[in-house]
Amino acid sequence: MRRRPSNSAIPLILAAGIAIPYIQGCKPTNTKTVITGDAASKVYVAPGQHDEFYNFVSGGFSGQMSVYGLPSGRLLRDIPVFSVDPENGWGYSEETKPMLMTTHGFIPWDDSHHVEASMSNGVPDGKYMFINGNNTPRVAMIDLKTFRTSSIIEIPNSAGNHSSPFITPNSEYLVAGTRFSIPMGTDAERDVPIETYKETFKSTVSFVKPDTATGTMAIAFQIKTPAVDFDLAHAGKGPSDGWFFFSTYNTEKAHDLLEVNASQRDKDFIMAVNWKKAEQYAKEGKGKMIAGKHYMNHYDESTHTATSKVTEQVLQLDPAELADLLYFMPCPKSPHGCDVDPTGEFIVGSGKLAATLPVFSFAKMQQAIANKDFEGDYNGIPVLKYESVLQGEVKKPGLGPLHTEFDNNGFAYSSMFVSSEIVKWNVKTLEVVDRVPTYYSIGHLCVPGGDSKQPWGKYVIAYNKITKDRYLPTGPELTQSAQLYSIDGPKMELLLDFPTTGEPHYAQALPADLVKNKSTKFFKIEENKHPYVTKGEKEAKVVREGNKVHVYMTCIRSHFAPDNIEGVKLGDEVYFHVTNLEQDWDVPHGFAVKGAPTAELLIMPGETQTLKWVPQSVGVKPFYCTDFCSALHQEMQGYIRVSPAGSNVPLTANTKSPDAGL
Ligand code: RUQ
Ligand code: CUA
Repeated sequence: MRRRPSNSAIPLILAAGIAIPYIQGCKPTNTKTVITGDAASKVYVAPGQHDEFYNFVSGGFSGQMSVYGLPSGRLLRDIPVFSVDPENGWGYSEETKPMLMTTHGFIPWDDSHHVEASMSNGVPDGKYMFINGNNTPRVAMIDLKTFRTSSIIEIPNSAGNHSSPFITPNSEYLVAGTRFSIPMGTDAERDVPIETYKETFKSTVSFVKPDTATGTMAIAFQIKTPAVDFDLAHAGKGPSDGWFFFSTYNTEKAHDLLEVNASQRDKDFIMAVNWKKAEQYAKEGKGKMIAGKHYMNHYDESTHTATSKVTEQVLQLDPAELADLLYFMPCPKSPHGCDVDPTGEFIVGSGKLAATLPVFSFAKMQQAIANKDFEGDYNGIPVLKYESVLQGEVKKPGLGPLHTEFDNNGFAYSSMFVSSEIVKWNVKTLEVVDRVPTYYSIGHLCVPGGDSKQPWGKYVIAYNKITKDRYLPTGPELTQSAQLYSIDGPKMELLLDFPTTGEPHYAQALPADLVKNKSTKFFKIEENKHPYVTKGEKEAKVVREGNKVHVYMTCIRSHFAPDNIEGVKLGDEVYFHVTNLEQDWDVPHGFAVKGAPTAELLIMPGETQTLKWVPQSVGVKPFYCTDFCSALHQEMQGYIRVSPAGSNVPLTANTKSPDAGL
């Protein structure tokens, strides 16, 4: 969601007759920044000192995940996930290309909204981060030992993987709910007039099983649902462990002008899924295997190579045939966020067009299910009575509530997009206790551990859509940004603004101690199982196989072996398989060759990466190291000679290195 600010909010007159200034976010009236004297000292991390938290932030339409230190807001790393990245060859090297393969081919981009942390006992464990791709429905798993994407799975029978990848308390499942309803099945079943939406379109929510031992994922099952649009989700915990909650909109089933037509009903739904039951049905063989072709891509750290597996089918469960899987709780009005408090008893729906924040009780929901306290059904799925499941409403919280996070003292923090503020309220009494402006139009927010059983608290971070006038201008596009607030005291206190890479959506923040000591420093060269590894300079060589030339190359400060290559001809495909022989922390070497239509390689110590190059002209072409690795970095270079097709220059490789004994 990206909105441009204007000085006057444009009111949207809804069918219900209420004017809601929703199209544009409005600036808070008091835009003066009130910073108290000691704010600077609270975010100052002295040179050479470490931050206290890692903040993992989705990059929106950059398709990346960025990592910042908190409280300083310093950018530590951009991790390419669904995007190619010339800085490190992600998506360009032969080894990483399979990571971006899908049933639609090679897709080097996506729109990433939600970062979720792997959990043990309901608390982030610092092992993995997960992130969704909206446009080509995918979920990625990022290994926090290497800060690299270890696998990406495509979600079949989905379109717009937005309510994803939220996780269960022991990382049993990640969910992936489709944002768009679509016709599914055979080609004939999918080729239907859009007007037949109400009869022919369906939705699904998928349950993806992550394997934290191998860093891979597989789809355990998916549930077919009525054609509603899923927006967000969160798992139950504690008493509600075993359930999952999804916000829905467009229960009107509009297929055009959704802006108006999907805002007709005064309530949509929170969908409650009994996933333990679904798991049991799946185990008992009560689902059906249906068409659902999808890619599962995994980067293996021992071969330093990604491979793709393609699966044709997926196990689908049909709630029309299987009882007690799904229930709908009415929720005013086009709910966006769907958040569960640390006790697991309360579920907060953020009706973005509503003037209240409804808080549902899990105990009341269970009671209502037991009593069959239904107001009816929606496409065969029981709809519980609003009054029976409601704990209460937070009255007049602000305009345009989107998302809620929690601290460890019984307070909730909700973001208000339209009124640009964070509102703090008491989860028991439902009373608003504090509010602070954000600059501007906050989307998501994050408290460290704020969607877990035991939030670490301390800060709330706002992720804003608009920064007009907050930073030096940079042409038509201004930076996106985050803002850090202290929540230690009774009043929230703004401490810091920091620009972000891409448009930030959801984020996770973890204490640095959970992550930092596990960092991989380098890969052991003796454990390198890459098929084209070169484990020492003595093994460096060039091998011709037809028109393919394989260069087995090594690099170490400050030379390549071989560094003079001849006998390559036009029409050849050259594969530079470059192994970095260094066995020390933070000594990558780069590799680039003149005229290569691709990015450099950036090879970590002990790793092998491959650059494919099809020379286009005759001559002697230089190659060199791109990463300033030593005082003799500028000497780390070599030549490859390209001769005309049909030339009889013999294939040779020169390795004049003391290390090679030559
Ligand atoms: S969303 S700004 Cu795509 Cu998570 Cu609410
Ligand atoms: Cu190696 Cu510069």
